[in-house]
Amino acid sequence: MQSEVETQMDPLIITVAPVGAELTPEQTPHLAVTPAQLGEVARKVRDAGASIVHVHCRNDDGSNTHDVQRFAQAQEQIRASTDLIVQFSTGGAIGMTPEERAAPLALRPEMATLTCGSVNFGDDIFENSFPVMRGILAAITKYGVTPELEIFDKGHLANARRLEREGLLHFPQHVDFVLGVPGGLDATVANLCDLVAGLPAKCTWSVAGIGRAQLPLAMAAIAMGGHVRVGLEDNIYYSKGRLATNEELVARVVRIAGEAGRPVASAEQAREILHIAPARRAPAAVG
Ligand code: KMH
Ligand code: ZN
Repeated sequence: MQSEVETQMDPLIITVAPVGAELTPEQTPHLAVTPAQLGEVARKVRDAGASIVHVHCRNDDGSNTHDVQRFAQAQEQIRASTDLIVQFSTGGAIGMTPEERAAPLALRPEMATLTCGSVNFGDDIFENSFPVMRGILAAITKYGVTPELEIFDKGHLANARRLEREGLLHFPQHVDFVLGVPGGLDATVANLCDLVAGLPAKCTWSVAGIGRAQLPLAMAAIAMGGHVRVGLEDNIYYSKGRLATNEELVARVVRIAGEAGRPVASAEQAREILHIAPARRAPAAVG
């Protein structure tokens, strides 16, 4: 007899965020800096069970860049070695201009993030005013990219609804709750349940718990029918004091999902669930 979990829930989409903008090469030897390294990580996490890779780029010295050519190389490397859905960050790094953050969208990645509001970010402010959001969303729409709404705090959902009222965004959407950023909403299961309860009908969602919250929130999402984001951008440890690789973090989620009777989505299944057209393999021209 099939379990309720198997009959009612979509296969689990696992997104990997391997790099981010805050991690330094001094913190972990597993940081992918070059496009070739990103392609290699993509291959490993794909083999482990991931279906989406969330992309930030670095220069060879490890510093952040949102250079279009660097993103083009990263996308090319990932596509050369995997069928993963490539999701560009439009959050970039603190201090980047909205224009810089949106520029790589011209490469027409299959997905990109849209952070739905400003938030304290440690001692900094991650600025996403309505004009910033409208500008990035305009580029997402122009290039036919599927957005993932990044929600760091409860008011961010209300901001997304405002963009809907303005006619710029149409629900249902895919949403990622990023919980546990110092300055954002705490990474608790109670907060996750509250956020999910407030979603518009038929939205799909994932959760990215920061630091040690990554695992318990992933487990909650598996049980609740949501999807999961793991990776070094959000958490560099496998367990206390033991550094993780991205593929280890994916493999652990796959094992737990297996125990829970939740199948893991292939990249093609993830495209179906997220209403993304079947893979476009041809490299897209800029413009
Ligand atoms: N690096 C953060 C300031 C995203 O990728 O869309 C923003 C961020 C969000 O990482
Ligand atoms: Zn990111």
